[in-house]
Amino acid sequence: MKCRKCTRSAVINMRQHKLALCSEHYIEWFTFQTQRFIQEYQMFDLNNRLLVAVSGGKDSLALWDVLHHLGYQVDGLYINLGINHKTSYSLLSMQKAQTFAHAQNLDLSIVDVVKEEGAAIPEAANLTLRGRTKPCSICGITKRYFMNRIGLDHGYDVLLTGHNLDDEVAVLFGNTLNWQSGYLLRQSPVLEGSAEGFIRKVKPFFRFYERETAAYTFLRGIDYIQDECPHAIGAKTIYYKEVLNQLETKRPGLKLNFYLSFLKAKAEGLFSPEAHIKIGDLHPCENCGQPTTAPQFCTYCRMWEQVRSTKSSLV
Ligand code: Q46
Ligand code: ZN
Ligand code: ZN
Repeated sequence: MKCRKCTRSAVINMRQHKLALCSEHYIEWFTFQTQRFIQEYQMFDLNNRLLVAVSGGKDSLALWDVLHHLGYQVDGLYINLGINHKTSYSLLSMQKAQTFAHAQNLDLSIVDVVKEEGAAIPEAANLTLRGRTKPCSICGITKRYFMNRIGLDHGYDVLLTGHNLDDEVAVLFGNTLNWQSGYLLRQSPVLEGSAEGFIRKVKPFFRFYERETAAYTFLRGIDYIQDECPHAIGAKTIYYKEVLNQLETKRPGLKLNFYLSFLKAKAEGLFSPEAHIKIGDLHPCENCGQPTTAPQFCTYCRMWEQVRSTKSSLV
């Protein structure tokens, strides 16, 4: 398959965008799209001081890389969770973040949870939860706490995370299965800061599929930690991602559509009291008298009318 923009062979074919590109044009496309999302969702501009939370994984390092090349003032924050039992996960991921920062001459702050609180995340989880559940809740709370605190204390305007579309859609899917309205209300690529002490948070990669950020990281030669955190095994979001990938195989673009339709529905007031007005906006169908929201005829009448007319055109 050839690149859409030149005569070289394509290295990636994105079925959902009907677009195949060579290495050079893919990096160009990815960078351009990132800038487009930043502007379209009014995330930040060149005057803002940005802090990106880096885990040493592909998404956060790709985000740091692309923003640096776009000319933004962006520093990194790595939170050492002390997850080292058997796998040395935290140690290795910290090294990846440090190597990247050093090679690009970028500033990386490191928070060491053991130094701050006297216990690593797995140990803290054992102490508080007595091993009954995964350490992810305590881990998530801790990460959010330090991201917010370091961001505000050091005078950053915006905190960025590398969540991609697959991450966001898996969370949305889980929240929808359980109709967690509070989480659904807050799920957004841009969360405004608040006077009470929350920093503005944004996710510039929320419209990229995971394989798109992976391709960028690979093609740019960025070295990242490939292993997942050992505690991620068996996580619900991983299962949701698998299910969603099966759906996407049958219908390319389904994940993007699911997420963007959610944002649109929310912007139109799905979760606001005014939404009820729309439900009340019913009137009788001019043909059958059944209630409908369509301007003239109800869906039933329109559908059967279409059947009749198609059938009569065939005889
Ligand atoms: S929450 Fe859980 Fe992650 Fe923390 S303990 Fe590992 S899997 S790192 S995204
Ligand atoms: Zn090309
Ligand atoms: Zn506190």
